[in-house]
Amino acid sequence: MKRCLVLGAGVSGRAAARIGARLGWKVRVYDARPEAVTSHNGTPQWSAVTGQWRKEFVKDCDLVVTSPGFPEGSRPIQDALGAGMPVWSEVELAGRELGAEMIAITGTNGKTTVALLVGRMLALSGMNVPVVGNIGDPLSDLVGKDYDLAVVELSSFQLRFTETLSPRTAVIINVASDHLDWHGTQERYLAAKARIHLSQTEVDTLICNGADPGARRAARGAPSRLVQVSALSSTSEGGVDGGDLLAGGVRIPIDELAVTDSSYLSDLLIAAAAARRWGAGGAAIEEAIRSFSPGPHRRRVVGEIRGVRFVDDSKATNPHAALASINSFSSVVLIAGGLNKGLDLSPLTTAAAVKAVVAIGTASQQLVESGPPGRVTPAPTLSEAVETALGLAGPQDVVLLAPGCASFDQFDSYQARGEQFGRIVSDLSRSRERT
Ligand code: UMA
Repeated sequence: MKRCLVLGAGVSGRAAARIGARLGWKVRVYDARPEAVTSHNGTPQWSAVTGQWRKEFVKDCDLVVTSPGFPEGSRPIQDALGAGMPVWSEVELAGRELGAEMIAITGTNGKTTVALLVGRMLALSGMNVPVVGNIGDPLSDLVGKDYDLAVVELSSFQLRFTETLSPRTAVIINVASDHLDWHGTQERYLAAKARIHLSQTEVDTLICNGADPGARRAARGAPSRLVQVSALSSTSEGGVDGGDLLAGGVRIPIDELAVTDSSYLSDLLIAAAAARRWGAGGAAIEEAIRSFSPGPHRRRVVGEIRGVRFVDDSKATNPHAALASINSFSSVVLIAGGLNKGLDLSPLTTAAAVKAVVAIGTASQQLVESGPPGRVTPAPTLSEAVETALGLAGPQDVVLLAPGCASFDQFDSYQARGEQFGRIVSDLSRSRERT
């Protein structure tokens, strides 16, 4: 009987433990937080250990299955690797047990958008296609289920500990700087992303944004057939021709779409190229593109006060995403900051469209120091940041929440940060109407 230690008792860890138990393994789950494992203790399926990590937890194991929250340099991972133990992510374990094929999607930004688009194009074409992975439901949940094809969103954390995952279609949307606090270096982050094609073969396909240098670098050396699309030119696989988007064999005027900037157009092109490979019809691709609008907390206008528009892009949790957002407007008062993930934030304070920056969270000081004198004003709370930003903005300016950082220093999630931003803007708008 295989003895398996699962790291983490969150969504991934519980799913991995369920598979291990189903396979008849002896499963033990470790989580630093006692409350996370309480419900596991005494269950017949697996045992649990908690509290401070101890090296002896990996003793007598045959395998460690890890959750994305454990950085590659963390003690549990290092102890397991040091003991010569195989370390798999939950998606590696799930991939070994799944029967059906998959389209796997990674990238610094746009993963969820592309995964949902591909899922919709295929669903509109009559296929039963679950969309899982980093987006929310773990890949492991598909084990034993009946479906045609899985669309899987994969983060660098999940890819880092894959060995045999071999998607028939792999997608790398873009690779910029992110998660250096987890990976340690940009090279390791890039290498983790590149693992998406590690076990592909020459009959498989790798789709990437040909206009993104990071994606092209991560695609290097892939054993599969490389397909490049680009919103900055036209390739045979998809692109922009005059004012039209050429996606998956369909031609659509861009001015008829809800999005026009190149980052979203690339997402549409990539999704269409992937869905087309699996038989999505032209009508389905066109319908999905025409009805597409960005999800919540992605460049959403949440209010307007005396001609100043307030835009929520709380999902911009790294500088690459925040810059794409900034560059889609002509004059911006930016609210940025939060928990920096070891990244260079200076491009946010020096971007041409940025008129002023209001800095929040633990990255405040770093933002103040990275900007030209007088450009960055710190604010202790999001509420004060909104008021300060309104004071700095003129009519026609946009107050943009595009933090370039994680939210966890002040909020539970980027969603909570975006929701609070929306509430603050409506309260301020109402109080201005009364005065
Ligand atoms: N834990 C420890 N010690 C550690 C780290 C974590 O004990 O050093 C424990 C925590 O106490 C907690 C558990 O591990 O109880 C949490 O595990 P986790 O952080 O790996 O989270 P899961 O609940 O398993 O969710 C993960 C992904 N989380 C992360 O990548 C941080 C979810 O992505 C994903 O939806 C889910 O698996 C299913 O695949 C979230 C995310 O923020 C949404 N992803 C990042 C992003 O999109 O930027 C990559």
